[in-house]
Parts: sequence; C-alpha cells; structure tokens
Amino acid sequence: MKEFFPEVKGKIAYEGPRTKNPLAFRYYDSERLVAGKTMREQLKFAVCYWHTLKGNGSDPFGAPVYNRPWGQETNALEAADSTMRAAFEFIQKLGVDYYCFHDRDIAPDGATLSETHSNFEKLVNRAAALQKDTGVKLLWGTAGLATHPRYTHGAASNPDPLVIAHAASQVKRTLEATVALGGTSFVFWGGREGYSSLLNTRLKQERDQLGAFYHMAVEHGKKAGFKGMYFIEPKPAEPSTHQYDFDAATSLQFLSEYDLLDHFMLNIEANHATLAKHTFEHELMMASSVGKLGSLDINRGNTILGWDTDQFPTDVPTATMAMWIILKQGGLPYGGLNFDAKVRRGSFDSMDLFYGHIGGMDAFARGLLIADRLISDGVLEKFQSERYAEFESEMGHKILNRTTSLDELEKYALSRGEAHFRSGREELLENVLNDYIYSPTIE
Ligand code: XUL
Ligand code: CO
Repeated sequence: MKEFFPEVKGKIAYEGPRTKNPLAFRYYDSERLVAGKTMREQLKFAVCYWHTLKGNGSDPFGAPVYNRPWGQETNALEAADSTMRAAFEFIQKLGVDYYCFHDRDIAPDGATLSETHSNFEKLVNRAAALQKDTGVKLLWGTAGLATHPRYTHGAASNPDPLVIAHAASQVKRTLEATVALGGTSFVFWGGREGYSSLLNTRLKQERDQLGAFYHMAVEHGKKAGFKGMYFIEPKPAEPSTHQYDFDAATSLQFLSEYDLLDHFMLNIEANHATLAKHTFEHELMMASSVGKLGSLDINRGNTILGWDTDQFPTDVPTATMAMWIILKQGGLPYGGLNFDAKVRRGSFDSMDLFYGHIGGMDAFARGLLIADRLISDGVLEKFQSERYAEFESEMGHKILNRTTSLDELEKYALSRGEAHFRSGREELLENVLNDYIYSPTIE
C-alpha cells in the first residue's frame, strides 16, 4: 500500500515543552487529564477534508502549487480514493480522532445527478471501511452548496426552485451519509445564501426560503435517524456581499424568527468572527451565553488582509479565551475543534500540513491548561462577582425578575443619591491574564 507521508514514521508523540523536535507535541498530551477529562476528549480535534486534503494552494492570481502525491489520477474516482487513503493516513499519524467533510470533497460530481449520487455512495462506503480500520470518526458532515455554478445566485435562497431541489438532494444525501458514518452534527454554512444587489433581490422571500429549507432538513433528519445537532456557521460576507447568517447574533435571531432554536446551535469560526469585526471570543461567548455554542472552526485571520485567509491558529491568548468559554459551558457534546485552516501558498510541501496542525493543537492544548488554571483559581469569576455585587440586592433581583418599573427605579435613585464610580480594571485583568499565559508552572 502506497504511503503518502513516508517522512512521518509513526504517530506524532508528546515530548513536552522543552523538545526541539518539530514533529512532536509540546503541550498536547492526548491521555492527560484536564478538568476531569482527557485532553483528547476536551479538545476533540478534527481534520478538515477540504483544506487539508483538497486544497491546492491556488489563489485568484495563481495556479495550484501544492505538491501532493495523492489525488493525481486521471480517473476522478481513483483520485478520490487515493485522496481518502491519504486523509486517513494523515489523521492517524497526527493522532487526531475526527474529521469533517463536504459531500463534494470526498466524491466527484458525475455527468448526471444519479451518477453523482453513485460516486458519493462509493466514497461514503470507503470512508465507513477506513473509519472501521483506523478508529477515526466523523465529527460533522456538510453539503457543499457554494462551488457548483448552479449555486451562483444561492442554494436554498435561489430564485429558481429547481436549484433548491438540487441543493435539497445534496443535503438529503449528505445527512444520510452523516448518519451512516456516525457524525454527531451537521453544518450549514451559507456562503451563497445572501445577495450582492438589492435591485434584483427579494430579501424577505430569500430568508423565508432559507428558513423553510432548514425545516425540511430537520424533518428529513428525523426520517433518516439523525440524532445529532444542526449547526449554522455564521459568516458576514465572502463569497456573497451580504450573507444572511452574518454573525452569531444575526444567526440566533434567524433561528428564533423561523422557529428552529430547538434543533440548531452555532459553529463559530475564528476568521469569520474577525471578518464581522468581532473577536473570536465575542462570537463564542455570544453563542455560549444562550446555550448555543455547538462547535468551533479553529483558524486565524490576517490583521492586514481583509479576507478569509484561514491560517492555522497559533495565538495562545485567543485559544485560552476559547477554552475558557468551552470549559465554563461544560464542553462541546455535539461538536469539537475543526481545523478549517490551510497552509500558506508558499508552504507547498505535504509536510507543512503536519507543522500547521501540530502548532494549532499545541496552541489549544496550552490554552486548555491555562483556562483550567484560571477557572480553578477563580480570578476572573471573583472579580466579576465583586463587579456585579450590587445585583445581590433586592433592587438587583427586581430588575432581573422584571418586577420593578421606571417609577420605582426613579424613587430608588432619588433616595440613594449618586452611584459609586468604580474602575473596570481592564489593564490589571490583562496583566493577570498574562501572568497565567506566560506562567512557567503551566506546562
Ligand atoms: C467557508 C467555511 C466553510 C465551512 C463549511 O468560509 O468556513 O468551509 O466551514 O462549509
Ligand atoms: Co468554516
């Protein structure tokens, strides 16, 4: 059997923070217990099929550059098969438990819709067999509804019901495949569900179409035996100018408006957050605060470039904040940390894929260790309790229970006089956070 990564002999091992081995983990120690679970259970890393296996390094100005020993066969099904073998070899050598895919990542389009279905079925069966052999699991599946030219004007929000029917067929088959492969969630990222000009767009109707489409997916999921969770993955723009799932708050409003809150949570991506002019932690906390943080696409944007660069996540402070939010909500039962990240165009060797993932896994493993220490010491929680202490008063309770009024509050202000003016101590707290992030005793 052909080996696609012969430079990596066995599984990438944990060697600790002092190692100089570039093919070893400094912090990710899969079986180590942190906050009551092993690191592999807390972090639930997933390799993404589209960037890691299918990415070719092309950009709007240049041809593919990645040097890949898989997927080169002229027969499309054979190319899909070698790509899948490379995927499972990579995932196993990296020591990650999960992967995520779009239907069109794993199997090529055929000449007709039925041929496309048959291609997909073959590769789903292949994935099932490889999962069995290796123990690697599917985290989530999703239907690729952005690439094909028919989706230029949207998939579910298209002005033509026939296009919606094609999208429905993809979602139906991918949902069934997700059930067959044991995936615990199903993602909708609506890259083309948006518009570029109001001059030709019925915005309300398109949002209604999208809401109706999600309901059909939920109904089909019940028939197909899907017991997992649906996720919307918000993104403000790109490829559409205006996307209907702009950010966490917009998506939550959409779910509530279309009566979908019982079935959906959010999959929050770092670079999508920054494109929406939010921080990753803002989006994570927004979702988590209403019990709707389901999963994360971990990557990183570029502060100079204004598009979705999907770089590997190496920023420990950001990873710390993410893990702090995840630990505080008790984990991600349906989701995990999916590497929606790609190596740079200049990093065209297959080995660069290992360096990218190892760095990202270590950043989040270190983030997990720091977040665990922060939570067990309760520093931020203690500060917040003091900051909101007045809410323990009768008036605080009345405000939250909605049992007071502007009249009563005015009387309260008149009787109590001026409020205390207290510092928010932002700089102090940033220094405290740095003490933890750079603590030599956390390793
Ligand atoms: C695009 C993006 C997608 C979704 C899955 O920006 O993030 O790859 O994660 O469709
Ligand atoms: Co994503």
